[in-house]
Amino acid sequence: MHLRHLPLTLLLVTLGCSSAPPKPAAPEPAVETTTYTLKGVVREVDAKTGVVTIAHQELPGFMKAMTMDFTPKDKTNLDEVGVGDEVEGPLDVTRSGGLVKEYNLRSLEVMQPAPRTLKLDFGSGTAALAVKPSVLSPGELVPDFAMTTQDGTALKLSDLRGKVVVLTFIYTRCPLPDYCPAVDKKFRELADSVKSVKSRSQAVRLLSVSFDPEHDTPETLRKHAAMQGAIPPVWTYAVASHDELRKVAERLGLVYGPMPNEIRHNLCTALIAADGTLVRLDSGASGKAWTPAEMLKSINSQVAGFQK
Ligand SMILES: [Cu+2]
Repeated sequence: MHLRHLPLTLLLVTLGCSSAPPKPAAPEPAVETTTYTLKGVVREVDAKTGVVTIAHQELPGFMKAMTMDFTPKDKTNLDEVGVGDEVEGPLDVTRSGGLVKEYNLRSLEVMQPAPRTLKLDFGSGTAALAVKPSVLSPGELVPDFAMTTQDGTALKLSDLRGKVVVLTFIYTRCPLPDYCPAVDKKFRELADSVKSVKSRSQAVRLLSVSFDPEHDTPETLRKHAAMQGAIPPVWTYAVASHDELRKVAERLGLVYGPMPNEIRHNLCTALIAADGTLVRLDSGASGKAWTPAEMLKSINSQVAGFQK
């Protein structure tokens, strides 16, 4: 049957070529959905947004093992999911013409709960189960680590004692607009606000540390800083080795993992008091949420105390 139609098709194509043709419609790419079983360990749960950060195992044919945010469609049992739990769930990956278009985690089931420690609340006379957090609480000392600045000089976080420090982590070739480029933009705004008051510009330091030492050399950082309008000493870019980053990453909730062409990571911004203790931490699921205006408020409360 299609043999009989063939000459007609050829004729139409020939005619189409000789007169101004309507643009031929591109063939519809084939859309297909594959379901994988996501298995991993929960790193963070944001009850408000329903975002669960999971360090997941390799999904053969889709993704290497890495830590990333998921929003399970079924949120009915989300209150049972806790940090450290081993979880599993069906992950639907939709591809169009072979390219990944979207992925959706249908639901999440706790396979092995994390060991909970008994926390006694003597005030109310109740006992509650809680997992000892590995992430720092406000008031705790932020671990020291060494880095190299965009000018090629050695810098330790503890060298900034006496200053209020806003510390964040980025890498310059980040391709995701709402990740590192968005953080750079927020820091730009913050740097402008900090510089607008002289006492503040003397008391505050912004530090953007790259977790990509393989690529982000001081020279690369210097170019990137110039593009961002970052001028030391108020705002400095620096880079740290993986060994140095290990000293601080877990305590600040920073997760990153190298991939062939990019680095999968979350966002982590810490406000550190002049005495080196943590004031506020925006990392994991909440890392994206902070605004320059509200960070400036936190900074101002620190600078005010600093001047007393
Ligand atoms: Cu990034």
